Amino acid sequence: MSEIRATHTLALAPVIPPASTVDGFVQEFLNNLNFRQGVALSSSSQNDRYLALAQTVRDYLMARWLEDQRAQFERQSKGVCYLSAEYLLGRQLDNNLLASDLGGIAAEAMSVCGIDLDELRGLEVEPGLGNGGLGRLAACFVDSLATMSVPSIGYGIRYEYGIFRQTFVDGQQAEQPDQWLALGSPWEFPHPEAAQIVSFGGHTERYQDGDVERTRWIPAWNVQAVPYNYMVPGYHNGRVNTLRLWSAVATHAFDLRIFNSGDYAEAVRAQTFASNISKVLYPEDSTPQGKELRLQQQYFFVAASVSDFLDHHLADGFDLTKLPDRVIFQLNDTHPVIAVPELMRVLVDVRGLEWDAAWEITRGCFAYTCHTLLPEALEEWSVDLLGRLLPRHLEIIYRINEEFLAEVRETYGDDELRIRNMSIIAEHPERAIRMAYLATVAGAKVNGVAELHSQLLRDKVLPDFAAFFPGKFTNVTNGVTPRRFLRLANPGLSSLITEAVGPGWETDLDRLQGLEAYADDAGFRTAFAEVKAQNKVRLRHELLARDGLVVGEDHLMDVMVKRLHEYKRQMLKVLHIVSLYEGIASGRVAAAEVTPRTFIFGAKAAPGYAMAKRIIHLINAVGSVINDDPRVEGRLKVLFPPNYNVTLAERVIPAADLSEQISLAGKEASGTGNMKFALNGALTIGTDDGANVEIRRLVGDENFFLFGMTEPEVEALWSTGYRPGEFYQADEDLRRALDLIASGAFSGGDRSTFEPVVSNLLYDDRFMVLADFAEYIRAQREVDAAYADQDAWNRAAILNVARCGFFSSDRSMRDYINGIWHTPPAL
Ligand code: T68
Repeated sequence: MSEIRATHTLALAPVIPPASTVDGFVQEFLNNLNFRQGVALSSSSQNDRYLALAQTVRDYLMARWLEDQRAQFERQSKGVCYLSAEYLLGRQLDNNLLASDLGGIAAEAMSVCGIDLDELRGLEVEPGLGNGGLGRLAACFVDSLATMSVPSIGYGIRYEYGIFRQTFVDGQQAEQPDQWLALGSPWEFPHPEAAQIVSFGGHTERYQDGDVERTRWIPAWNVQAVPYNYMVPGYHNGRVNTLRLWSAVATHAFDLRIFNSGDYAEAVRAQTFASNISKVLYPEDSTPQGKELRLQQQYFFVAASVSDFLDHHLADGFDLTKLPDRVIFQLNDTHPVIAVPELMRVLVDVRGLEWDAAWEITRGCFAYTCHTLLPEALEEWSVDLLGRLLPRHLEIIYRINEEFLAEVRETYGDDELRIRNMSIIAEHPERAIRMAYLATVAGAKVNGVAELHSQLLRDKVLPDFAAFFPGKFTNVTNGVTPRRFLRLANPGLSSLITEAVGPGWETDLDRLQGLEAYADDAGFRTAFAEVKAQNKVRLRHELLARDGLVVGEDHLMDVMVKRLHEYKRQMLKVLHIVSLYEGIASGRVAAAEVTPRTFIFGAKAAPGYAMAKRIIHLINAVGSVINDDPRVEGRLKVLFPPNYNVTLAERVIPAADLSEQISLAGKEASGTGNMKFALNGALTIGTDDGANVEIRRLVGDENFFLFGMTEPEVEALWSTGYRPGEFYQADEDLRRALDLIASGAFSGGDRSTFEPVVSNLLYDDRFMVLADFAEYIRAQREVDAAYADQDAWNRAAILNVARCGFFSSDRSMRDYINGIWHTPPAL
């Protein structure tokens, strides 16, 4: 009896965090170094120290984390399950030190131990479990949810290899595996005991259950999904939410009989096969590849997540008809949409609900965010593949579609064209499931990620659905976390902001408005310029140490960092650079008259995207010619540090003067880099596209360099027949720039190397680079003129910061909460 009572009392005992003092920190750090890493301080490696430091920070967060998990379960209030195939988290150490307000103590504690904290920081390999904007957005959102105390859990995949590490070989991209786990992974907590079984293949059969006929799925094979938990600490609020990433392992370790017979490869075949599912992140962005393994990944993580939520987060005896009041599954693009038929399957086949009741529940539990406008990026799965891999899900999708089309018929009659257009099943070129349609039919809400995007989604991409489901479509403009992208990345500007508007802006970014008044304060402008200059020095050191690249001193920092894609138009930037260079090289322009600029590119190309890789090659080739040409007198520099990632972004963005957001209007759904730059006091040169529209409206036309066709103008030019050659003929600057590339000037005289790039622009130019060239050059001249007046430039830059509070991801979260999720914070 007393034993039981003792156990019970212990179970309720609070978890005591280490003392929040330098001594407490040192103690905990040494404990971790000795007892977990198994080394003495004197003989420890830098990696040991980094791991022990990370464990120490974790230990401080642990009590809150356990408490929050308990409280979330006990409250049973409505929460968000964010389903995303990608999370581009960035480094964890600094973020977690900041959130828990341990930065000062940790730095002192390390120095007491004779350790340089900065050096340890540099050791962390960021988890690159995403491609670009979509994955980074998910990471910003979980940060905001924790900071706002919203009950939530992020679900995703623990890829063993994240986005490839980019290197350049002779200026061309080469991809290396990203071994982010190789030196240990102190931020994760595996829970093999909570593994879920995820099944695939096989067939379905009907059977009698009393007087009802039911269906069951007899799968052919399965894998285990092992969860790894990550802490997601809120900023200074003592909250710690959870990110749960799934890793695949075989249900049977290996076949001992086969092993003993000597066929080692065959003995571990099941293990290899299963672990392939979470082995690598697909490195495509904006163009999903219809690969079987990708569909396996998608189903793998959503099946595990849905079961995890239903089995472990609901109170005993939970009434499933109330599920929409308890959870919203937010679908981050179409990658997790197979969760819709999965929830139906669980409710109907496993939990025994009637179809109609299950559909009612399902329709209330999902919402879908679309992140693209490119038709080729809308994911479809062939019926053949889906039926082989998930036969029961295919049946469920068919029934959902049948009932949906019956409703469409009720409204519109037998309008066969409309019905074919709205069918979840495409008939051509092969029968395929349109995942965006399935998400739209099932989702309680569908949102785009910037005003223009949401409008085009309604009017151009899914117009029939917008008409059929009035009120379903909405907008939530993206945002970025001010903790990572301002407070952490730009300590100089952060201090300046705090001095001006006081503390608290990190969680209430509208307070940046208070800076508005300081734009006219000469002293503040000087201090602001000083911070920018320091950030440039910091970047210069970083690029020199990291890549041996030399940033020009006192240069305008002109930055274009984002995935390499033709629609984003890195080529337009290249043509501008080549045009400036051609002027100097031909002697028509004196180098001394050119505004000194360092152009910084950061971009990964999907490994299979040949044109994108050629453009990378061209940028590097242009860089090596220009950087070495004495006639340029060092006034133009083109730098392309390889392997752009979150860590590098945090250095580059605060140093930028000019942010290049130059996609063809109507193609970039939102952009989030654009927001990070403006918040860090860079001015934008940009088209009327994505969130640029909202940035310009907020910062004011006079503080933004707008150029290029609008989306309706783009449409009009297409419909009258776009002939890029005419723009080439009509514009001498353009002709000279393109001719210089075609001449082999950047390829050692070989005209064939970049011929495909040139021809593509002259004869195809899907993204209308040539049509916008003249306007772009005009706007760049305005940039030069504006930059000549440093004081006015700084004023405009300060106003950009002051007016961009709207772009906090906390505001995005509020919009989701109020318009879609209805999940109030649990304070
Ligand atoms: C981006 N999309 C949008 N996709 O391009 C960008 N795609 O405008 C927007 O700001 C951002 O999403 C956030 O909303 C992506 O990043 C992908 O990464 C991707 C990955 C796999 C398949 C398709």
